[in-house]
Amino acid sequence: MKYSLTGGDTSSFVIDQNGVIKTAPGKRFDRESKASYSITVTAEDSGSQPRRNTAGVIVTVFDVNDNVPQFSNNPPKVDVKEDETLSKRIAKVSASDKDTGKNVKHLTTFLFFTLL
Ligand SMILES: [Ca+2]
Ligand SMILES: [Ca+2]
Repeated sequence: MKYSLTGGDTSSFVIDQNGVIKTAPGKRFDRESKASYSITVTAEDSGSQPRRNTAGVIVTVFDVNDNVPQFSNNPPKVDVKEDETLSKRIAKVSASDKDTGKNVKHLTTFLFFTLL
């Protein structure tokens, strides 16, 4: 049986003659840029008049935690009176993350002014 990649993202994968699909040498995957790939695999028999069939393969890129949380805006400039009361709420910041699942944490943090 002869296998080949005949459609889709053929530059990202290779297939050997056992039908094993591998990532192409040097190919790097980044879920945040492209989360899934589709390829068309063709199998061709070795008959005197070869016959072939095709199948579609969907490859999903799993996420790794390769992005740090990003603040949605610059940290606010906050003024605090020197005699402010204990644990007064003075600012709110938030951050998001390009990763997914457990690798992302939408952060909302309240800053408190604490008398030392
Ligand atoms: Ca992350
Ligand atoms: Ca990621």
